[in-house]
This record gives sequence, structure tokens and C-alpha cells, in this order.
Amino acid sequence: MNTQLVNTIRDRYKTIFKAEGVLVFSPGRINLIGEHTDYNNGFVLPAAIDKGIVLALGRSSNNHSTIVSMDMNEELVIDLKNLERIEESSWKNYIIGVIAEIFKTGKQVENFNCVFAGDIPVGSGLSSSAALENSLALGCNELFSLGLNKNELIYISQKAEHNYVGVNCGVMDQYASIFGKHNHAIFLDCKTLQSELVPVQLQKYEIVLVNSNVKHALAESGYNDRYSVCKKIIKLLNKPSLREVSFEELNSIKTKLSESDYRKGVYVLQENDRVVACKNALKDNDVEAVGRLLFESHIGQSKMYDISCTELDFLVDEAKKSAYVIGARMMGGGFGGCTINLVLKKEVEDFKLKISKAYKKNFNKDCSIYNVKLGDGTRVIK
Ligand code: GAF
Repeated sequence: MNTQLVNTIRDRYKTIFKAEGVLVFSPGRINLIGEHTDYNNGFVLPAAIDKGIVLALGRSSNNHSTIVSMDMNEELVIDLKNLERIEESSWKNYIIGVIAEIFKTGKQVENFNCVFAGDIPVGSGLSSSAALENSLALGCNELFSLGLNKNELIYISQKAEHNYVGVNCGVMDQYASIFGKHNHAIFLDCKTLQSELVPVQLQKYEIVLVNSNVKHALAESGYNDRYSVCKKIIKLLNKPSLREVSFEELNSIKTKLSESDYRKGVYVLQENDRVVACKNALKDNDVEAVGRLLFESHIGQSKMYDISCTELDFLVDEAKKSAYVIGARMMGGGFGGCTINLVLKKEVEDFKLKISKAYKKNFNKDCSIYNVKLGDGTRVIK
């Protein structure tokens, strides 16, 4: 967690609202493997990171609530009795959505003031959105003593995204951001919400993220289309989710599906198997196998589920050419954002230099590179 950011938010809240606020940190996440499996009741293997959103929140004596985004240099003023979605793609819908979803649980939020900022790049596949939702949900829980448990906070954040942002997301991002644990990944069964913490010991390797700087906005990308394809398949098979579908069952309706929809169904089934294999490889300390699964996963995302883009494919291909990268793939919802790479520690600087140069040469634009540490989940900062 970035202590400088915490101090900045604490001070800014004090300056604007002349009071002390409750301070919350909520992390973004990486995902080792398991993309677009969460809304299919499948498996995922994410981890919270040391970067995220810091938010300060306190009571307001006004008859409205004021929320300040330092990064956007924008302010939102809301009337708690009239929480309508804003007809634009904006951070404001995450705020409105979380408050509205808290009200739907029967809990009462009163007028509040809020300031927040983050150190995760927006639209990069590191889930700044879940971090924002969770930070506000936990902040309200603390300030107004709502008594919501962690799973309830997760569902509030997820529903905010469904109903106010317009993304039919699964539960992975909100779950990882709430339940993250230092140096661990979370093997999560999205059907039962049962999870297992898996230590991430990568021996000679480390995780390096390369941001293509192609911005994705899931509500505007093909994310919801992929969701619809999966729904179409399970409807044909009369199953509750793709989790309950076998390869044989999928093959039995092959002729009723377009070639592209069939491929997408196969991808989800295969990706679920890869998540389980990856979890086992991590537990067996078989880092090379983890890497191989990452490369395979990318092929599925790019050639079968069609959620990659030229820039992400290029970054993974470059990584593959390098003798000291044992695994790489696009990460998150897709259509832009970051790749996750497992790179030999002693060659990380060389990797960064080479991949940046190649990217610039090919696309005439810069990529950005981040080292991340796996950190703890959403929490109040005392
Ligand atoms: C986004 C969504 F929010 C997640 O729920 C998940 O589906 C992910 O894309 C893809 O795995 O981050």
C-alpha cells in the first residue's frame, strides 16, 4: 500500500471537509489464470496486489453527499433519495451503484463526504473498478455500522457493476480485492464461493505486468457479448451454467451453434481445467508448468474466445521468443490492458528494455511496465 497516497487522501479530506474521515484501502488484482470463467460458475486464480484505491469517508450534515475523485479532478453530488444511473461511462456510476445496492439490502446510509484516488491505471485489466466499489462498500459499512459481512460487500459491489455500470461481470475481481492475502493467490470456485489460499512461490521467476496502454471499457467492449454466448449455450443444453456442461454435451449441440460460439464454449471448459492444473502446479512448486499453462491460456483467449487484440498478441509473442520468460498471457476482461509474464528475476531489466523497444517500434506507442507484490485485501486503515 502506498503510504504517500494515504497521507494525501487524509490531508485532502481534512482540507475540503474540515474533519477526519474513515480511511480505507482496497486493492486491485492480478489473475494468474481463469479468464471469463467466473460468470460461468467456474474456477479462477486471482490475487490482490499492493496497488489500489485509497478512500476517506465521513458523515455530512448537508442534505446531499459529496464525492471527490482526485484522479479525475471531478466532483459528484448526490441525493440519497434519488439514485439514478448516469447515462455516460463514468466512475460516478460505481459510487451511485454501491450506495443504491446497499439500500436494496435494507441497510441505511446517511449523507456522507468522500475523497478518493488510486495508483492503479484505469482500464488496464487490474480491476480499479472493483477496488473503488469495495472501498466505498467497506467505508460505508464501517462509518454507518451496517454489519455487512465480506460476502455481502462483494455482492453489493458486483451488483453495482451489473445494474449501474452495465457489465455482467462475475465475482472474481470483487472477491480477490476483499479476500486477498499477502503472497497468496486465491483458488476460487465461483459456483460455491469456496476458496483456498495458494502460496505463490515462483522461485527464480517473478511476475511482470506489461500494459499495452490499449484502454478497455468492459461495458463498451465485447464482454457482455461473451456472456450472452455462454447463456445461449446453456439454454440449449438446459443447464444452469457452463460449469455443469461436459465436452460431450457441448459436442452434442455443435451443429446448433455457429463455429465461433462452439469454440467459445470449448474455451471456457478448457480454461476451467487449466485453472485446476495451475493451482496444482503451484502447490507442487512446478513453476514451468504454471508458465506453460499461461501460454496455453493466451492461445485460448486469442484464438477461441476472441478477447485479445493485436497489441496483446504481440506482447505475448515477444515474451514467448525470449528464453527467460516461461509464461505470458493477456489478463482480465480483454480487448486491451495488461499481459502477465513470468520472467527470470535476473533478466527482468533486460526483458523490460527489449519488450518496450519492440512495442514502440511496432506500434509507435509506449507500453508501461509494472512490478506488483501480492498483498492483503480491502481494509480500514487505522
Ligand atoms: C473482468 C470481470 F469484471 C471479471 O468478473 C472477469 O469476468 C474478468 O473480466 C475476466 O476473467 O475483470
